[in-house]
Amino acid sequence: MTETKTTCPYCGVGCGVVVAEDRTVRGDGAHPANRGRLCSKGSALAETLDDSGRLRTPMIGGGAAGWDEALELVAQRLAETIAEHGPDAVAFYGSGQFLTEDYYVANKLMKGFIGSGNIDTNSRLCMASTVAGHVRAFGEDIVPGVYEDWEEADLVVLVGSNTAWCHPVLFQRLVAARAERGTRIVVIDPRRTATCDSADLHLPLAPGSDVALFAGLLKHIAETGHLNEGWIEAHTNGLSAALEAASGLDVARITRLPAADIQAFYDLFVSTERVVTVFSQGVNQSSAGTDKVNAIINCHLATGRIGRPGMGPFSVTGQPNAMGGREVGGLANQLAAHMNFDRPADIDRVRRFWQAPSMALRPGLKAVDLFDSVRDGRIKAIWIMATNPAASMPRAELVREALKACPTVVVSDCWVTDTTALADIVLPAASWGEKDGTVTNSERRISRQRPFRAPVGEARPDWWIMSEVARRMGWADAFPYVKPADIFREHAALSAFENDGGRIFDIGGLASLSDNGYDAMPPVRWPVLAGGRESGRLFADGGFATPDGKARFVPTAWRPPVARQERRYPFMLNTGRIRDQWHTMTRTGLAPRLMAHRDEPYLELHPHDAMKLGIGDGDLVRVQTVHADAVLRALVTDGQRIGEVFAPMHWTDRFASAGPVDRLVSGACDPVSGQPELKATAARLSPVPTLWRGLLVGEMRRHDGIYHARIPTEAGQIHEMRGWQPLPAPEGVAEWADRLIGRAGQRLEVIDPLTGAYRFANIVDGRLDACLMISAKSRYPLPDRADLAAMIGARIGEAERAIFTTVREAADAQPVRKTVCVCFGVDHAQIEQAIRGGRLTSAAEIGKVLKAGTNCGSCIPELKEILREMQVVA
Ligand SMILES: Nc1nc2c(c(=O)[nH]1)N[C@H]1C(S)=C(S)[C@@H](COP(=O)(O)OP(=O)(O)OC[C@H]3O[C@@H](n4cnc5c(=O)[nH]c(N)nc54)[C@H](O)[C@@H]3O)O[C@H]1N2
Ligand SMILES: Nc1nc2c(c(=O)[nH]1)N[C@H]1C(S)=C(S)[C@@H](COP(=O)(O)OP(=O)(O)OC[C@H]3O[C@@H](n4cnc5c(=O)[nH]c(N)nc54)[C@H](O)[C@@H]3O)O[C@H]1N2
Ligand code: SF4
Ligand SMILES: [Mo]
Repeated sequence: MTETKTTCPYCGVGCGVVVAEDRTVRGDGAHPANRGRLCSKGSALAETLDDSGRLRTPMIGGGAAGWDEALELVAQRLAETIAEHGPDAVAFYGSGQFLTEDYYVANKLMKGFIGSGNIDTNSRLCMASTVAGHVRAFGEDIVPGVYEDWEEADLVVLVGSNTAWCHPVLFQRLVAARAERGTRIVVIDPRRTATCDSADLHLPLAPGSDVALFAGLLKHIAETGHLNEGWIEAHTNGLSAALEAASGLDVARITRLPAADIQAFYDLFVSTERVVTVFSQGVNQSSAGTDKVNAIINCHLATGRIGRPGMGPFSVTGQPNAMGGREVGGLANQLAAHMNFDRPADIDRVRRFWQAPSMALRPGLKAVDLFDSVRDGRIKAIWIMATNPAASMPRAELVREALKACPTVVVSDCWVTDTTALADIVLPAASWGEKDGTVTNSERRISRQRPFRAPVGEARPDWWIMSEVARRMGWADAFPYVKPADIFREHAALSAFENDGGRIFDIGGLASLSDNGYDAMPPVRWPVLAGGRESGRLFADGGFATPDGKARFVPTAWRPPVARQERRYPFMLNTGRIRDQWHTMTRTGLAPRLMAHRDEPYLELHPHDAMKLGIGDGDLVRVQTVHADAVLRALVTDGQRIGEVFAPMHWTDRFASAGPVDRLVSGACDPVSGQPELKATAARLSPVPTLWRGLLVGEMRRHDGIYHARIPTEAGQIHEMRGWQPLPAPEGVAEWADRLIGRAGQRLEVIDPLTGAYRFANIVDGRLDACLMISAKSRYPLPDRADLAAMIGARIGEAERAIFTTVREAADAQPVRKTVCVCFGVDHAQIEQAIRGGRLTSAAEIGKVLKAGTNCGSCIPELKEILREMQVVA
């Protein structure tokens, strides 16, 4: 049987995956990132290979078109816009989900040939603050450590990082190491997340107060005699200014943490030599993101704990190729191969290497400004690729307005999304499993993504699409690529071009790989110098990419988030991820198994706030910000701080009436990195009393003024509905139901205001085609939705007929969370039962009885939570 070794297309851990001929997927035991492990998302990859919703042909103005016609039109529109308004009237918006080869071509086309810096990417929303912080401290955007450091550390500090859910396999490696060596774990996050379940100390700090916490730590390091003076002297500059900026801060007041907890963290940090500080979006997505990054790095420089086993600041990348994007210089303020716009020699070097006719001479617009410029008409043609900004950008409604107003919007994607819905030209891109190229993970390791199937329909890889457009714009000689290996070799050669060691990113050793060598390339960590072996940790003995080779301490002054909780908007809205969904759900939303963990969009709030507002668990709650409002289900949990709420970022218009939560989110940016503060928007809440609950099985027509969420299941699409306006009068309700069901057929119906039961079945050829069930009185609840879904397509016999003609008792409403262990399909109720029945007291015991938590392990935190809720363990 032939097997394909490739890389998971989700998070920046970059796990190796083996795909068998029958398309089953397992972890690659030989891949150094995961050594055979996969998380729930990786394990479910096969289930997302559903082709039914794929974009199959190019579309122009909503109608199918051929590639020639579409490519010609894109080239013509770009050329015309440039001729009429100049190169800065054109923009690309790309993605950390590009392969490196796609990314390289996009950057070269924009910065070398179109002649503008206006290419930015979703990495602006993700890694920009880290990039800026690294450059300020190290002179270059470098992650110094390797994954083994997580296992060799004695203390791991996780800052603004829900690692258990967002980097699950790395987290499992950490937890395994902890079982062996007793690694201490400190989590710094305003919320109590699943990650905290494995922590020795959780510091639920006030949002945005990290700079104060780490500045205080720097001061503590100095005051307690823990400065590594020899190393500081030899390898750094600027300590005294950083210390000065760190003085006079009342850390306890700013962070609103108990002084004893702060002390405990500081003591642990100074007394432990092997410390890794991991950080991600709680740090980056902040109006002080770059300062947060530097405040953390300062503490590692002050102790000389960098680049040695088990030590260092460690930014974990989010997307599978966030790091590759940084290598090619995909952000508007980067050039290419870690070269910079602020050095004219760099610009000239890249120009000569590319033989570029119209080299961009200055940075372009960063994402938030870029879309603002589209909206105010300065940018007249935009090409969006491998990202869904109509759902993932802050102030998403303004982004939509911008796209509606823009004369030329081209979108390359694999599925229909909120963004493709606004495009003039849609180009079908090849997807994971069809694409061929490389990605780089959080520890600088380059891995191959290899195809194991032909592209669906007419879909083509992004590098091909862009090269074809470049050719049609007259630059065929510069874009002659026939396969990804051609592009990779050029990228590797540029990294080594006139590189005398001044740029650490150098993969010159890979520039002369043969096609076969590229095909067979094992995972390799950069730098890879000509003739050299793969490298390990960096900076233990200095060697920073600054003119004097020394790292720089950066003085960081604390400032609060831009949004303030005030009378009109007393809450702070935080946003982020859940365990089983990936961003805007275009792929993970296809797998019923991944919907089981959390199946509806929700808002977490503290019991105290819930009580004050009269909101119960599962109730509807309206969240309102200056930008927009949305109605979500409440999830009441004391894991939230009082006055703060959290909503997942995932649901879009394609899944729920609430649409993307980014409609509500502020666009305030960090002044250095331009990264928006996606974690802090002032909001107000109000209860939305529910008058009825409904279930619709089948496709549903969108309907304003009701809450609904689509839940893909094995049996079909289920829509959970809730209404806060009265149902239509009995004589109008059938017509209302018709509009929701929106399809022809024979009807069975119950319209019974007395029991509050309204039931409609659409029958086609004697089989159940769709059904709508409404319950307006809780004494007459809805049937179990899985049972209903299982009936779709079935012949309607007497028993089924009775459901739609008389009202009977049935199972009660589903709780918001259901399946806990996705790997073995174990649900909450089974677990409770097993705990009660077997007097179980630990996750391990549950695992023995039910297998739950024994495969990927990502549900272990929840098992513990259930044990805690049942008060089995303290
Ligand atoms: N399951 C899943 N995994 C993913 C992804 C996914 O969509 N789904 N996406 C991937 C991508 S692209 C990324 S970027 C990563 C993101 O990975 P993470 O950064 O771990 O994820 P988030 O949930 O966005 O945010 C992390 C935490 O920051 C906290 N936070 C908010 N404000 C503050 C603050 O002021 N200070 C501190 N210290 N913490 C704060 C939030 O409460 C949240 O728990 O995940 C990657 N992995
Ligand atoms: N409120 C809030 N907003 C956030 C965040 C947050 O924490 N809170 N996090 C931010 C972060 S860190 C990130 S990374 C972004 C992610 O936001 P997005 O990048 O917008 O999210 P995705 O759903 O991953 O979008 C990727 C798109 O590319 C398509 N696609 C997949 N593979 C390919 C391919 O090979 N080629 C092409 N052309 N298309 C492909 C997918 O179908 C999908 O539509 O969201 C950001 N937005
Ligand atoms: S940890 Fe990340 S890379 Fe690994 S399987 Fe899970 S989503 Fe994929
Ligand atoms: Mo990200």
